[in-house]
Amino acid sequence: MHIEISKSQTKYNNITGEMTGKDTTTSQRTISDIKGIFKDSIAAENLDQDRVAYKVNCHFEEKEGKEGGLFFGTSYVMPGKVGNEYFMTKGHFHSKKDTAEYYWCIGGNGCLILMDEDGNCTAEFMDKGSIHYIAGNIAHRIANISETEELVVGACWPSDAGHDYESIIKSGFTARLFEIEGKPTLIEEDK
Ligand code: PAN
Ligand code: ZN
Repeated sequence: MHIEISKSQTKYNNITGEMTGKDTTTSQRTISDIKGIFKDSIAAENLDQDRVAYKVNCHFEEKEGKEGGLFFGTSYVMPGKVGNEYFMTKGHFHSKKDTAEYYWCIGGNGCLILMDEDGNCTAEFMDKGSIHYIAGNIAHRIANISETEELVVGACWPSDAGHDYESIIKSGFTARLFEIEGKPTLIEEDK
């Protein structure tokens, strides 16, 4: 038997959503990494390829694939557009399809774009404090709709969910979020 009071070795900053300390990592995607997801490939080529489009800061206490565990992360999507399309994450289904996820908005303004397996595509506005439940079998990505502020989004998902990026690379989402006449507008993708 072992009895002890200890202190967490990981810290969460309530304002910025950032996690530091044990089992934390940060990764980033530049325009060069994600340019293929945007409609306007010429506009994507014309941007600084090293410009960071988003970062993800995570606390991974479990191994990827561990059944019954959880992961926790904060995504920071920079303001910016490729042509008229807002900076956004790659987006994915979970590899283990029927696994859900919570997103919540820590700061900024954005849209959560959701697509089911039949291609029905919807979006939800995100602003500070909004909570978004993403059910299983739903592809998800976030777009920053602010011109100046980062979109900061917390997430918690099962450690055995995995990420299926391939289906999105192959077929994309069935709708895209563009700025049209100053407003975020979800437009059906040409078939
Ligand atoms: C999030 C996403 C994060 C980055 O933590 O992984 O926002 O988006 P992409 O993974 O699509 O590049 C999540 O949904 N995890 O499951
Ligand atoms: Zn996910």
